[in-house]
Amino acid sequence: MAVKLDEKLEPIYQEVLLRNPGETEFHQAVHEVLETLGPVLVKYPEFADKKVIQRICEPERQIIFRVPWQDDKGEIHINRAFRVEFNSALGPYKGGMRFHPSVYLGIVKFLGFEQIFKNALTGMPIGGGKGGSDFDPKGRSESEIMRFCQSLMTELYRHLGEYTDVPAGDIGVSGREIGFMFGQYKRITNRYESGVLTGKGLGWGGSLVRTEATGYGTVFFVHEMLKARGDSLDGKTMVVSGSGNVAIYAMEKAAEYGAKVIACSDSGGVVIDEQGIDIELVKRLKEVERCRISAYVDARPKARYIKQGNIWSIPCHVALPCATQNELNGKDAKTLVENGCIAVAEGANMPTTPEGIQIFQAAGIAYGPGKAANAGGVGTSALEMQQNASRDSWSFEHTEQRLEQIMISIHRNCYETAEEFGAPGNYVMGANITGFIRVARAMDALGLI
Ligand code: NDP
Ligand code: 2IT
Repeated sequence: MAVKLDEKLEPIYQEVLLRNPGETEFHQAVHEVLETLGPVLVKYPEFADKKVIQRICEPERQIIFRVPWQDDKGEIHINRAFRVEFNSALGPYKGGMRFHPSVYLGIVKFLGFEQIFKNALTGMPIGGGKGGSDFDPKGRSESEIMRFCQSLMTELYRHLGEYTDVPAGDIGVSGREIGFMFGQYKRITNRYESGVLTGKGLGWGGSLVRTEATGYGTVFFVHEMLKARGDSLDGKTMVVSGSGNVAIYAMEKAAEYGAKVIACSDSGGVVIDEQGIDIELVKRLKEVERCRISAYVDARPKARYIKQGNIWSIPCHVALPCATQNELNGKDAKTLVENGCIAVAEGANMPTTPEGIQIFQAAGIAYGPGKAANAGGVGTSALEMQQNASRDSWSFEHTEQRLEQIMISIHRNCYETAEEFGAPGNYVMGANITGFIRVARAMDALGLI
């Protein structure tokens, strides 16, 4: 990690390394925030005296549990699941559940840590948490996924509640899995507690626009970054990594703004379609048929599929990493900049490595970190909670407008904070400092918590 920490912050980071051995993604997420907090401690020395940063780096509660389940052949499997309830100074713990074989405590903690600041940025009353399991949904039948979700919720339910902890989706968890988990929560508790999970289906307590929210929000954010530079998305070429929930709706909104999305991907490879990605086709392949993105070229013969290709080698004006952590490294960042990329906004959580971030910042391109750029998903989850609490449901137009307002306000806050702290255009500083100060002030007001 090349960026040196302020002398007050280095010992805090060393303590985090010692207390959380082997959790490299968590270390990376903490380092990235600490890099930007030096000037905050100068302005607000009370946060140092009261050890607010040390407290924020330690989760309030961490739950690890066994999830046993039976596959369709009757074989028994044992997975491990996690819920890290990181910080509840601003509201109930809020954040998604991820089902992916790579999930371990270090991933859940990095995501939960990011979530604290992201949720604070939305301006909504939500604390930060995250969960997940090393369960691999790939190749599993719907009944296997249902049994897994039911078994997971049989333990998780006791830790949740609309005023306690409110999970949602993330990688491998969409409306279908939220349905299975909500059903089991309802059976065990005998309560139709809509506000206990977000990302629910539209017929049973879900909010319009939640499915689209993260991707749409990321594009609203990049639109704002370009506007601040007197530019726009119109006529720009774009590449979007991934082809899941975030990627699909980022592509959809980008096309509405006049951008031409020429590539997307999954963990198997990259699809390039110079005529512009057919978003309805990607939706059908991924949301309905649940197949690999390689199938895209069967329906669009002029498109190309590159197995295990590197999406960042494709020249574009705008790049949206929307797949997973550390998917864009220093070399990729250099290639993008050399190829004329002017803006990067992160739909995924921590997709750019520290070296990549440094290269984007040194090149002076518009770089929107995940905490700010993908906050529209959780922001709309908070709107879903608001609708559930008032037993109301809003129109698509109204909800999308609220989402857009949240993203505009996050952009403005990050932009202004970066200027205030002497780093104009640095959205990493803007996002970390704005989010941190909101959480720190609340923690301070609530006594020693
Ligand atoms: P999905 O499961 O819908 O899609 C994930 C996509 O990323 C798939 O195309 C998947 O390919 C690809 N991917 C996942 N893991 C890897 C990997 N290890 N290597 C290569 N490709 C990978 O998830 P989402 O779209 O919901 O999430 C994408 C990102 O956005 C994540 O970082 C998530 O944390 C973040 N995010 C999600 C929000 C939400 O509301 N859903 C909100 C804010 C952030 P394959 O199918 O081949 O695995
Ligand atoms: O990373 C994220 O912000 C999410 N996966 C969404 C969390 C939520 O509670 O909607």
